[in-house]
Amino acid sequence: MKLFFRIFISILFLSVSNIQAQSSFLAEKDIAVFYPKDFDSVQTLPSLAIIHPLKRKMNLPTDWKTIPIFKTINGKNSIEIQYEKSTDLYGTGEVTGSLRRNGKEITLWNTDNGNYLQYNGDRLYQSHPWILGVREDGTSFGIIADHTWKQEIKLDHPIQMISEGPSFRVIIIEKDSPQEVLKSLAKLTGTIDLPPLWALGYQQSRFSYYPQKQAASIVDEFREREIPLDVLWMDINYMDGFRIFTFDPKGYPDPKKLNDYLHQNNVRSVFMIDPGVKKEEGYFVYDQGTKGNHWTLAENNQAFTGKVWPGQCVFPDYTREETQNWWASLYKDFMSLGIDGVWNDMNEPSVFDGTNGSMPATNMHRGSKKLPAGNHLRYHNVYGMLMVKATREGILNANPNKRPFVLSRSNFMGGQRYAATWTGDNKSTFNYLKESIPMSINLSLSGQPFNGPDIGGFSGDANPELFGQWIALGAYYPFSRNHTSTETVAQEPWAFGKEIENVSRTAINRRYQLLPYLYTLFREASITGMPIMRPIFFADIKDNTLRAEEQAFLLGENLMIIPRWAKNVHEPKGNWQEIKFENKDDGYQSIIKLKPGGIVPISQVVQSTEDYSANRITLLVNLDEEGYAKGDLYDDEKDGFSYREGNFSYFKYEADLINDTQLKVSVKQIEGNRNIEQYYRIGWVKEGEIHYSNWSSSKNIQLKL
Ligand code: NBV
Repeated sequence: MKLFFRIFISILFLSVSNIQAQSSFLAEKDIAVFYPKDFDSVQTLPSLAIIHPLKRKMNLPTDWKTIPIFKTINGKNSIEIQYEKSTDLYGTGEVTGSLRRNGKEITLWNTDNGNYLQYNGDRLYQSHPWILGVREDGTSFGIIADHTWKQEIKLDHPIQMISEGPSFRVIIIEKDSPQEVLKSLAKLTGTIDLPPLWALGYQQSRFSYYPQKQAASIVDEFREREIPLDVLWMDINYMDGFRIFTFDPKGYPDPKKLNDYLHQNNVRSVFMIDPGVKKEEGYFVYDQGTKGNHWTLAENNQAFTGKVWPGQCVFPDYTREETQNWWASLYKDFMSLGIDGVWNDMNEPSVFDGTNGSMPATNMHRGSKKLPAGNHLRYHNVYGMLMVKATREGILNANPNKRPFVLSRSNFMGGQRYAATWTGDNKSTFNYLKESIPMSINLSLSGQPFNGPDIGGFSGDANPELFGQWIALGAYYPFSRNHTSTETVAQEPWAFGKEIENVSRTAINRRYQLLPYLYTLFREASITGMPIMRPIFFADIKDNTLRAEEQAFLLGENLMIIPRWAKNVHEPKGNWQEIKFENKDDGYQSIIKLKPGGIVPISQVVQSTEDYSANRITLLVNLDEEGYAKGDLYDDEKDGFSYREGNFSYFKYEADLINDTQLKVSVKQIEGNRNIEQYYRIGWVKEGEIHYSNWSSSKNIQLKL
């Protein structure tokens, strides 16, 4: 009896020592916050992911389902979370592997991981301490480990999140659907700002277009061949000896002239800026940074130096507000050359001769008013995020009336507020093409909707077949850019012969036709945080057969994209109708299906978003079983901020069946005070065919078959 009592007491004691949550409360009806007993706010706060302070609104209800148990695992501050066996797990940011994350183990430690080969691909360029769980019945939860320290996520039973830093607070969202969880995530971590419309166009890049004449001639080719293009990208070779904010006097003697030429052709330019600053007296960035005391320090209190492209470099300490401001100021003269957007690369930061390819964890960041000082173990994962925050600020200061566009390789949860992302150095093989889909979806399910991989693959040589397949899919990534490494075969759409050039043109034309729909989705993402690229299971969260589908995906709510090579796709139930844009089939184009009950606005093909307008819109309609469909359209000035004062138009469309052969669609402007003249026609998608009405300026359009 005595022994039994002792065992009972020790079991009780054990479990009590595990459950250390000092306090827990609801910050919103469905958002719980848990603090461990030994919580020391200076060690992890202010949060860089969460945008508002989390205050107690209500007590945690006793039936709250998902509860973190704070404990130490192998001496490390950790949490464990139990969940039902049948739950599907997603999120965890930028990751390799399958869409469902169950069973995966990853390390959050931003890593320049070329071809995703190191560490078995289980750590890449960005970190998202975030898990989305979708239960069998569709009810869902989200878990945030709210700190930036190096950590491991083990998606086993139970889930474990193991930190290399101090104990941390945990935020748990509970909702009826994964969509609602994502909206809550966006309320907590912010959304993307509405990008300029040009950033939604097709983009062409390579490492590197050099000299500037070659860059200009790429634009000429696009225009001559009538393949739409919005953005040309300038990789590191434009710089003078890889010194950031300089131009190679031989190859890029007059960047302003190049940018003017691009602009004349309705093309924008994006130029790369890395964080590593060449350690060289007399170089203005180095001199300014040294004078301002802006460098990250090594353990010995001296500026840390490490090798990157220009040779020995020093690295801004973006935790300091003074450094943020200085970094931002560097963009003023740079942008005045007519540069439209900035590409921040190597910002994990990547250090060729550094510890595991980066800075040692013992480096010191000094912080300032807003952030406390801390070592690199704490700030490594947000180095890129803090960099792009300052970059964004800088280009906004330089061009206060333009929407900033920044692309970043490294980032952290919440970093969607500052930059779009691409998934780093992939490879020109079919597996990387295939893997790009679950990767982009999981980024999208982690709060970063504006993402995409290098179309065609970065390293290695693409071939006609692979490129054809890739561009036919890549036209539908939220961020659609073709990019390849140095010394690989040319990868422009015409580089693989006439057939693939035609395939590319058709795919890119389709993206441009879909601009009204895409722009509307970006606007939605900027308001609610709903992703642009969504998993198929979003179409029916109760249909468990869709949960692992990762070849096909949804673009918004109304379109399903099925790559041509996809096999045995699990499609959602219902009468999804294929949209046959034209009759001929080249064997490469992705299959696009319209949801029953969906209306998708499309426009004419244009060669650049500069020529785009929402004046002539075809409304593709697929009626549901009740003979009803709906859709919407957002339109504005394409750039600038007047939309914030109401200078935009937002339309709702509703289609109703009058009888078997007759349909009416109503157009209502329900938001915004911008008036545009519009002509509409209906495209009734029915039994595999599109039936068009005449063009009409009426707000009530009819079609009789
Ligand atoms: O700046 C060169 C490349 C760039 O093209 C690529 O997109 C980045 O991911 N950069 C990496 C530097 C190293 C490439 C081997």
